[in-house]
Amino acid sequence: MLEKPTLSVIILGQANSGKTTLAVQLLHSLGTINSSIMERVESGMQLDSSDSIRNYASVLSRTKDEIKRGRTMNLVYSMAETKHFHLNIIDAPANPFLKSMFRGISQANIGIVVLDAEIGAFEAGIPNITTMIRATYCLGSIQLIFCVNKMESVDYSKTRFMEIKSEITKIYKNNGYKNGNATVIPISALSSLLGNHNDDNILEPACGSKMEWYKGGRPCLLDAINSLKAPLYRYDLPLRISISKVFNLKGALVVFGKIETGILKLETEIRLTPHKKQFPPSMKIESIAICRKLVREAKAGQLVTIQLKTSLNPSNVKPGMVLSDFNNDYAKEVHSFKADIAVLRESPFRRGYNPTFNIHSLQTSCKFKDFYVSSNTIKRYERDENPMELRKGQYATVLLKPKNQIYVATVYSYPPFGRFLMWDNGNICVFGVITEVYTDSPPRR
Ligand SMILES: Nc1nc2c(ncn2[C@@H]2O[C@H](COP(=O)(O)OP(=O)(O)OP(=O)(O)O)[C@@H](O)[C@H]2O)c(=O)[nH]1
Ligand SMILES: [Mg+2]
Repeated sequence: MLEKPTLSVIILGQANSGKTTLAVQLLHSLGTINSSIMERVESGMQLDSSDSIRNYASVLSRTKDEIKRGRTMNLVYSMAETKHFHLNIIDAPANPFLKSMFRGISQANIGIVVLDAEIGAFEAGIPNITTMIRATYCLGSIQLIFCVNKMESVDYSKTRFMEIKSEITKIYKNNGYKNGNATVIPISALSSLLGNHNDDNILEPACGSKMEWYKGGRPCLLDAINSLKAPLYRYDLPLRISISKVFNLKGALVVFGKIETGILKLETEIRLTPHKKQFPPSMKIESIAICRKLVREAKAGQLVTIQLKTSLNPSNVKPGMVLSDFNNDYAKEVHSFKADIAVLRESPFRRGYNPTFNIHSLQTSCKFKDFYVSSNTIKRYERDENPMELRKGQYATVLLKPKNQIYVATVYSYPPFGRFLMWDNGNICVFGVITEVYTDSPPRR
């Protein structure tokens, strides 16, 4: 039998819209969260007395602070199986935790965007949702499924659903996805968890009387997921693993990350990038685990926990670093790089501008060193050589220099390491693709 492909799904959306509740419901019904955990939550044992017993989100809360505040503040990774896919489900925080959100988006193939149907709540979250849609577009035109949640709280109103659908479709098309048709599905994550499956529209198409208007060949959320195309993973390329978490287990180095390209085997000799030395202390693999299950081999698309045998101090290993195969085109330190960018920033900027830079699981600051050529969005043939400044709506070829050496690659060679976004003050100001990398100083013009 053919192995099911892996699909990394990030659950994004407006603050308090029910992202974590939906993640818990998907994991519970797909068999990842067992009934005893759910019963514990239901009996309120895990909760602050101030919390409502309905706060199922605490199943995925990792810290006391998250449970107390009832907010997701970090990415939470889980796995589940559907008919067609192994799902990596990534529950993301909403704004203002942009750093985690962008990191999660860069690891995903699809995004489920949860919107809050309650009157006023959807409208209040429009600026944040716009930033998210931009980010998913900038980091690789990730496919999106929109879910209008809490439908029972608006009495399953078709009018309310259509209002949100029309607004979100506009935002979707104005933020990159010009030619796409947004898939928008009405759901109720909480009703589903409480066992009311007639109109929740998550695992089975709505069959109750409240959503009569949605019936007739329209998909429930699980159908929409199962009908997606399997992503194309580059098993053929040399190994690259982007690290998103680092653990120091009594001196042993354990990292968690996504295999972006290639195949990881127990016997692979690993190099960590960036490193000051060309030949840093070698790293041998002690174990590889996928969702706590030990394996001998893992491949592109999978999230893995790796225990490494090395003399390197674990405190020198950080999220955003990359593991590769020492003996097969290992990842080299990049000093600066050339990129083609689109400018989204409202006010113009000049050389020296230094916003935050996000690419794979890396976040750092990156300075604009040089502008080579810019052009207008509409009249692309009107080119400006050596422009003084860049303005909103322009495309440009630029030279960027990160604060420290990092690992990135051209979008042609290792696509997941070649697409980035930059932001300041909580707004995405630039996005781009890397076209040339310099492992030493770039050539003079
Ligand atoms: N009425 C109603 N409430 C819901 C539904 N889904 C979730 N909620 C409630 O909405 C509140 C927020 O739920 P969470 O799942 O924590 O929302 P979130 O989007 O993950 O929140 P953040 O991670 O903090 O942004 C909780 O009180 C949930 O019980 C729903 O379908 N209907
Ligand atoms: Mg949450």
